Amino acid sequence: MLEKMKRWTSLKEPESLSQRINECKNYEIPDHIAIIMDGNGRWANKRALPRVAGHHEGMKTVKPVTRLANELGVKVLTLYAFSTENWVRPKMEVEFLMKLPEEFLGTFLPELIEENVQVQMMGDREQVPAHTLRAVDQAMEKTAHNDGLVLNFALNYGSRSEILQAVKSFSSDVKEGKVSPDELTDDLFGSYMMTPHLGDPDLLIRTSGEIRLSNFMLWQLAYTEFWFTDVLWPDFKEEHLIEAIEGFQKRSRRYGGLKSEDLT
Ligand code: V07
Repeated sequence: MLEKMKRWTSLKEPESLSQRINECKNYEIPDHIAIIMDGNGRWANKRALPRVAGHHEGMKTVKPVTRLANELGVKVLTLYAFSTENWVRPKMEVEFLMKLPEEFLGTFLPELIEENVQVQMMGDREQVPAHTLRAVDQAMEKTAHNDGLVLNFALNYGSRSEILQAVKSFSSDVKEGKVSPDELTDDLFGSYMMTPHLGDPDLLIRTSGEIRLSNFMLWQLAYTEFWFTDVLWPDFKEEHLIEAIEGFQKRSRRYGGLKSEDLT
């Protein structure tokens, strides 16, 4: 009997994407997914194309991933678009990257508005070129009243710098007598970070086979499930997002519905 059942399972038709999407919805969907979109340069290298061709292809991948996250009822999708460390890249590459928000929003903003998505940005606005900020600000304004998926772009973002800024800002509140160091808790400190209103990510995805955090949301990822895949970001499709969420759901079911924090 067991042999027969084994055969049934192995003979099972591979599920279609829409079946997997529907099945996924029967289980816990992560409220907040964060993605380190790595492997764009490698994707281009493999095809003897310039690195910027990989970045451009990677930008195209953001659209179907956003659509699917929205359809699944994900509340926040945080995407690492540009890190504080990326400035050392060749000037031409940085300039190309800083034009991507405009190009992305130029074609996609109407759909984001239509689909009730709210655009946000986290990161240090200081060094970001004015033309880039103009496009991002306009998108944030035009989607400010949307209450669907929050599409949060980490742009000129670095986690240590975010933590330092939080420490400085807390110290200055102490100095002004607004708060005492005795009151400092996990939650209070978190409120000095850039995105306390978004909640911590439930699932972090990093593409392209690198197994590190690269200065991304160090404080907020304390309890997050990690999903690493060898797939390069421009090759990351709906099925890969579903795969990551299925992995997340398997883990959370293993805890019998309890959050991992409750089990320590
Ligand atoms: C960038 C494409 C995705 C792969 C990672 C590197 C290159 C979308 C944006 C973006 C940012 C803000 C915004 C709207 C879109 C973006 C940069 C790079 C700098 F409001 N993709 N993408 N920004 N890449």
